[in-house]
Amino acid sequence: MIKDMESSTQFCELGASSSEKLQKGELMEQELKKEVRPGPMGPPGGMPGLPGRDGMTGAPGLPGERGEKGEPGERGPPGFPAYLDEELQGTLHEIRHQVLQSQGVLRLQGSVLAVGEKVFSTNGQSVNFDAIKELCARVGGHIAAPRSPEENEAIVSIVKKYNTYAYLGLVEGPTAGDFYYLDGAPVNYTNWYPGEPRGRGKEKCVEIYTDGQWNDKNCLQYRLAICEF
Ligand SMILES: [Ca+2]
Repeated sequence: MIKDMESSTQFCELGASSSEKLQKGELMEQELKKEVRPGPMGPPGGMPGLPGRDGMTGAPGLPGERGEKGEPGERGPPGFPAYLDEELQGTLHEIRHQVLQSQGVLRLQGSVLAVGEKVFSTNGQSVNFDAIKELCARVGGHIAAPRSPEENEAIVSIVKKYNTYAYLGLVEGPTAGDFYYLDGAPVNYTNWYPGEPRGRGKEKCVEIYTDGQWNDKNCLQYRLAICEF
């Protein structure tokens, strides 16, 4: 009987110890959970915390004032002489060719007359002296002013072709009978019609007849516009 009791007690002890073990495990689990959770905030009056991290970088500022001009650099190496510069020579050749082409066409059409280094040309219009000066300046030339018999002849050939007198690039100075080129230089060649000039200061301009002789004339007539370049 006792034996039976003992055995039943043993049995009971065995059963109790296994349920105890179960309770202990749950407790440990609860303890672990407590450690993970943060604790409640402490009472006020503690020490201030460490300074926080630096903030983000700000936007860039405005550009500064312009600096002083620097010292000039060292002189570069010498360039090629023009006659050795193939590119320059090629360009010159091309320009020369194009100029000759254009001049050839103009001469063929009788649009220009070349005398030495000068060329004369007209647009066939007859206008007053000031209008001719303006027209010639606008196209990069001057009103024709013969400085030699050859240049006078070239102008006459244009005058004959249009059968119209032309004004020349000459004006009378303050002294009656003294004529000057438009740049102020005194004339070095003249071809006055006999008895001219006789305007006595009243005829400030000069016209050229179809025979090539000159006459002083007022400046308001309509005369053929001939320019020189
Ligand atoms: Ca006259």
